[in-house]
Amino acid sequence: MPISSAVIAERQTEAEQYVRSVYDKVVRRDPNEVEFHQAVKEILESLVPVLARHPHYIQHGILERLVEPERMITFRVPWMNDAGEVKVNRGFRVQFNSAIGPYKGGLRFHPSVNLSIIKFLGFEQILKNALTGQPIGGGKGGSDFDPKGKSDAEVMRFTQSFMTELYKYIGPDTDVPAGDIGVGAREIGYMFGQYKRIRGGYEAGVLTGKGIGYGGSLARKEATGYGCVYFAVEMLKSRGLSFQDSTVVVSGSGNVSIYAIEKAQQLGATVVACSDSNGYIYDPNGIHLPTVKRLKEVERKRISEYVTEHPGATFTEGCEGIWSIQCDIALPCATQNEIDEDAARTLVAGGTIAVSEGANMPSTLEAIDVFHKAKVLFGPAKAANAGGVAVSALEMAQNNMRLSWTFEEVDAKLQAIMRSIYNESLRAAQAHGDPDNLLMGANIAGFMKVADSMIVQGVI
Ligand code: NDP
Ligand code: 2IT
Repeated sequence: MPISSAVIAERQTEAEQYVRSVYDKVVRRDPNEVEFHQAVKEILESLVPVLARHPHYIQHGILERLVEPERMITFRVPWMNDAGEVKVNRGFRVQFNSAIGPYKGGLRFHPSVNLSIIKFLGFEQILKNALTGQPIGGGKGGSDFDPKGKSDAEVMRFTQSFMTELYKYIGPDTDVPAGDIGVGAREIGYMFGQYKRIRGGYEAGVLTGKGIGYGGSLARKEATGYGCVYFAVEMLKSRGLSFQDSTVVVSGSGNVSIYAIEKAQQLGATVVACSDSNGYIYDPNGIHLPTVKRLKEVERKRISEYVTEHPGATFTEGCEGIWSIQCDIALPCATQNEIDEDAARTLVAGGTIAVSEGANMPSTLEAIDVFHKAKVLFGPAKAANAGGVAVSALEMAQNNMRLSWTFEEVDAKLQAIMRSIYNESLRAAQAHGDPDNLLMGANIAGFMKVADSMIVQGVI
């Protein structure tokens, strides 16, 4: 029997009240966790339509359970620098939700890392991982250690100390970390070595993002950046558009940025700018990617050095200005809250037609609102950057089967996964009355998979 409009209105009010009460409680309990509040607000508010339509999610207390991590671990990480001084950092692992699989999510090493940042990342990861269609739960970890300016030996001693504590809580069937900001192939290698040494066995599936020679997956390194572009391709297709002959701005110059630039260039775009935490480079002729790769992946230098080799390019100090460069497509791939309301308005005024988020939560809530109102194609992080963790899950699968797929096989699976994430997000957005809102669609599609699994597993 169709539900009357009075009942729908009543349920909508109930759902709004429920969401507000859960959000208020989160803020009351941990008043200082502003990044976590932001992620919770974004997700919970977009779930109102699905809670109104399916009130049993409210009866099962799904949101109260979802916002509370299953387990949070913080620990001391003592290590010695090259000068023989003792340093102490803080380690974190937040095991957020294991309804659909072992906890899965990266480790971030950056001086800004605190519990709020790890919780926001872990919370996002729950729905992101569900969207990939792979059996992986949500988690995140890291440390306030700053790898910048440290020697290889210091990074090794730090990561060994970090793993000496973390190993107790992870394993191929319990929790599988990977990289994130400041954690790449080098750090994963040291951590894998230490884990193997302590455990006394070769558990390849305990970490992903491993080197190709010892259990890594081809195309994992490229997966987040490529996936972010594949997601944008789907969005653009819906308006008969493509990357061909477009102008693209990519923030950051790390793992995600480099491979977003590579794929955008392969698809015929001119990428005119990228950045690091000191500032951004603008090269109207198009960024010369081999230089960026060498500077950032091999030499670990600043992006400002690019202009000494490419005199046609300019370097500007500070990160915010990058969004004032005119572009058709913006790919924020550096860090959270790098696009605020003003930056979003500037992009819209400059004619940007699509934004695909390679980083986690790079746009503030106000910026997202600006994009939606201006009908900019907006690919939300948990959908657009899910390619990385999706290929991590493929790495786990290959480790379990003790075989390796070719680059082309993994890339084809990645493309299929990104298409499917786009289609599922679009379908959910359409079904809940806001067809252009892929953020709402992604949240609802991911949420329903997790919530349905939580319900059948009982109150745990
Ligand atoms: P990297 O450490 O490889 O690169 C990070 C890049 O962003 C660097 O250019 C760095 O500059 C810049 N950056 C970092 N922090 C800041 C800051 N506070 N202000 C300005 N610039 C900053 O990390 P990734 O490329 O792996 O990660 C980038 C983003 O993508 C993050 O949001 C991460 O969570 C997200 N992500 C990563 C995935 C992965 O598979 N690696 C998967 C999904 C999302 P500098 O060199 O100066 O530090
Ligand atoms: O934010 C993310 O999805 C990641 N950093 C990748 C996580 C993973 O487990 O590959």
